[in-house]
Amino acid sequence: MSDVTVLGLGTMGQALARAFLKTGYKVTVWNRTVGKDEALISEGAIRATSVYDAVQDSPLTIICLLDYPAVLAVLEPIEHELSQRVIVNMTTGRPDEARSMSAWAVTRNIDYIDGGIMAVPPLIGTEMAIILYSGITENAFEKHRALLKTMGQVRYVGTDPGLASLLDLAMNAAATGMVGGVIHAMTMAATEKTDIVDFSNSLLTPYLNAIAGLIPHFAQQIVSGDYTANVVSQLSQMSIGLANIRRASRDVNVSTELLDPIQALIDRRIAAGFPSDEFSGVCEELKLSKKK
Ligand code: FVH
Repeated sequence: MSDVTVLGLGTMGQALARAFLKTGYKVTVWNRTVGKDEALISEGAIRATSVYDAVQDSPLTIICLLDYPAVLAVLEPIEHELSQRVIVNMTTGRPDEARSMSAWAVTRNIDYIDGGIMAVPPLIGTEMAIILYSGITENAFEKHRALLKTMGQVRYVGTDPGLASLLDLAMNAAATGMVGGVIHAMTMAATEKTDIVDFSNSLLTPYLNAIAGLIPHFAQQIVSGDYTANVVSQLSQMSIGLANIRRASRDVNVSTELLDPIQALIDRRIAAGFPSDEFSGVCEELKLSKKK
């Protein structure tokens, strides 16, 4: 018997399996396409030639595939063998997919935990990897907490199986916006033969770190619904500032398509009567139910 089974040996699945091996756990691995397990086998992993054998080989199965349809395609053919087993699904998906996967598991008497990996493969096994978990089977989760810690920081966020996924996608929404802004900034700076590496290291990164310090302030305002408390920068000023950024971008032939929707949101909030709001006030414009 192994301590843990890993199904799916893509870039992430291999990193997960390797973290267990490095910690001294016995690991059984399986992948649809043969050959991807060779490095892991040479490091001590046990090869399973079928999903059925892989799952039988340990009390805990970690699955990390491309998407949820792939997870179902792998698990459905052996669903009768999964009864009373614990499955932790680390595949990225949507909250609705996680909830229906959990419902599927409940009717088959499977302990299902949904995971959201907030890390890239090289960070797996370090404290810099944060992994979110949620699911109705909190007891099963607690039973395996120590082993799950091998992959990174463990954050159990609640019994709603869709919550890990929701928070994962929300955090990636933030990262997408930030990286989009970073790419825009670098594109602008590069039009003047700026040393982009130096610009990034000595100016952009410290500036963004300072701005990140405002996140708790925004959170406080969103919780209270008062976007005018201790305002750092009013929307009326931000609107002028963003218009300048967009004008200067166009002047150096840089498209403003990443910034235009933000200008539209800010201006809509101002037009709605809230020019003195902090930037966080635009969250009211993002709430679609308000418009119904
Ligand atoms: N890599 C990353 O940086 C991100 C970090 C955050 C979390 N994601 C998610 O992790 C899932 C797996 O990502 P990955 O990087 O390992 O992806 P690939 O290297 O492309 O490997 C995909 C594996 O999925 C297997 N697979 C795909 N379809 C099927 C199927 N129908 N049946 C069985 N297995 C399937 C594939 O197998 P094969 O092509 O080698 O046979 C790979 O093992 C993903 O949700 C990320 O969003 C990673």
